[in-house]
Amino acid sequence: MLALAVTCLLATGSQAAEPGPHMLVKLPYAYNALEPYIDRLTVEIHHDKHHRAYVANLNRALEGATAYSAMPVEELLRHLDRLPEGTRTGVRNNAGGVANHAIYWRCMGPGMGGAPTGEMAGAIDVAFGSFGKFKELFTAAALGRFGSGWAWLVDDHGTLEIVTTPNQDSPISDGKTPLLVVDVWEHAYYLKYQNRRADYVAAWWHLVNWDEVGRRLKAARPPAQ
Ligand code: MN3
Repeated sequence: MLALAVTCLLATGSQAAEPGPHMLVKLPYAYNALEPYIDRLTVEIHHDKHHRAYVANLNRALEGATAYSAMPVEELLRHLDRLPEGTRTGVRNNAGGVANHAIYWRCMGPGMGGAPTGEMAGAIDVAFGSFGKFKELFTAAALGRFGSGWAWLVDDHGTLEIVTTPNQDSPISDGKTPLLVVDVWEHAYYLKYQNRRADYVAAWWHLVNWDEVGRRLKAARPPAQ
């Protein structure tokens, strides 16, 4: 009983390592859930080390701008220009890192992939001609992103677009709504795929959670009143 209590305490302690206000989101699945496409160790290090570091660094960056410290990351990213100059770069990089990874984890899951259905499928056909064409264009964008960054499907006020961002920049800062994202920093794939980004992106398609992407589209385009 005592051993169990100690174990629980340790487990709780390791979950709450950040002083806040920003906290690391929990992975919505187990570390090994994305196997064989993304390996357990990559997911564990990516979430528990990389993602966690952005949370800690965002909290640190906001220490000098307490008026903004409780603002949700999306709001920070939307209004980077309002931040004090000395804080802006730290928030841009780290709020981006916090938000981008949260979307990345949510848009994947075990036993997913395939093609979108319903409204999401229709929106992709309208914007890109077909799902096959979209996949081709999105893959080319992900492979063409030089250096570290992200490839996105975004909604720009009613129009779907594929964009890429460098570093931890977010399309939210350009007024766009992220729907789907793939992380193409080497830390997202190097352990399993080394320099083969194309193999990682090809594998990643098997994990896309189209229900989540569809939910994000619905939220971005609320029905007319
Ligand atoms: Mn990453």
